[in-house]
Amino acid sequence: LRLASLLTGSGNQTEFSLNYQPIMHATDESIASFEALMRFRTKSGSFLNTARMIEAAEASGLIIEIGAWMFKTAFSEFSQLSGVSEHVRLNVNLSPRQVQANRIYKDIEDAAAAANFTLDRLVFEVTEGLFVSNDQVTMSLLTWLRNKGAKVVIDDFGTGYSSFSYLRKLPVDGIKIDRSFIMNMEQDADALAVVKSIIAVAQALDLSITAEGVETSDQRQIMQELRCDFLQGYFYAKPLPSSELGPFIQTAV
Ligand code: G
Ligand code: G
Ligand code: NA
Ligand code: MN
Repeated sequence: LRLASLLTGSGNQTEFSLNYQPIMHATDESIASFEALMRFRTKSGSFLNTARMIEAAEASGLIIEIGAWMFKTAFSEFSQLSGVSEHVRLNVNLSPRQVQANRIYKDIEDAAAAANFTLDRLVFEVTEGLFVSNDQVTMSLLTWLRNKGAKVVIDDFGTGYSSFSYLRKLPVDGIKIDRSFIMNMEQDADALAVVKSIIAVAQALDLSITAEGVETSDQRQIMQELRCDFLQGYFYAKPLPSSELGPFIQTAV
């Protein structure tokens, strides 16, 4: 998709694309899911910082339009993957402004219908900030998604409002432990303690646990020993363009 540059200004054009980062089952290291991640490329071919672009899109409201493009493209590219079992899911990120837009229901349903795809293949990643105000619009959307068989997970868990008591009441299925904790847990006893307590709470509440940012085989082993459910990070793969998923799937199975 090419849009006149509302995001970068100055009449450049920004091309959108998606990369996909695998998420593995911790036990047998088979593929559990692929997370779709936006990429923004300028006409001259350089990639813009995704986090900054998403933040700008969120601030301007363009995230709603970009989100609709992302659903359509991700569902379509994912549904065309061959060699993956029907149990493999697709993770997509949702930002707070998207959740507040009424049209998100239709954007998701239309994209799923176009890709001949059902919502029970999806995992929606939201951030803790979404739950700061316990509002009905958020709860209704997440409940609707879960009733359709989609899962909802809290991304970057541990970096925001981590009052554990609130977790019990939320319409969510799991958490992704922020990669800053995984990165530091071998050198920093506090980071490891945080990881262990997050896992203890999540297990008590029957929530799935994903470790993000797994880069080494030692980190993998620690998370396996702690009975983490899913592992994601450069140890397995960086975010890949859809054209590189076929070869990855071949070697993973
Ligand atoms: O992939 P990368 O590390 O550059 O991602 C930077 C940030 O942008 C991450 O926090 C990620 O969750 C967010 N992000 C990537 N793609 C999307 C998207 O499609 N929608 C939203 N809301 N956030 C996204
Ligand atoms: O906030 P979110 O978790 O959605 O951000 C996802 C981004 O995190 C990916 O796009 C990727 O750039 C980055 N990422 C994924 N795995 C690793 C990893 O193992 N190490 C580091 N440093 N970054 C990672
Ligand atoms: Na994410
Ligand atoms: Mn994350």
